[in-house]
Amino acid sequence: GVPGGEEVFKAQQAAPGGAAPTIFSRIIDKSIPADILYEDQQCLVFRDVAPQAPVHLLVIPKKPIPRISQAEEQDKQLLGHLLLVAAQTAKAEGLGDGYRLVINDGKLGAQTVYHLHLHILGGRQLQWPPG
Ligand code: D5M
Repeated sequence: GVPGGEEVFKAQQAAPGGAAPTIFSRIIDKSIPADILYEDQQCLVFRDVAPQAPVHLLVIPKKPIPRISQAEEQDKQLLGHLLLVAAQTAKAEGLGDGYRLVINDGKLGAQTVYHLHLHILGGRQLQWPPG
């Protein structure tokens, strides 16, 4: 019984390090497997290993930005691209009745992997507010 659940516990342990490589770097370089749905020069979309909804995908930039709070002015085009790829992938996955995009930032945001990622959650009625 961890208050707030295992993800929050993991988030509190995860070090918000600098540009340390994460598990997502290894997905980008294909040294570990992932269920990849889309890839281009700037980003990758794959299924989350611990799905919180019937459809749970992650959109990540290939550039290792640790967290959204560390994105810079020069990342503006890339960040816009991630949002558009998320919307296109959601449509392709049949989420026409709606879905949610989430970015967790830092300890209080329950971020566990310090490589920027956008969650796409869908395939069921989502509740609001989130926990
Ligand atoms: O979310 C980090 C997310 O990353 C969390 O939902 C689990 C997922 N994850 C962790 N490792 C993997 C691998 N290897 N493949 C796919 N998905 C993974 P956060 O926003 O940092 O809490």
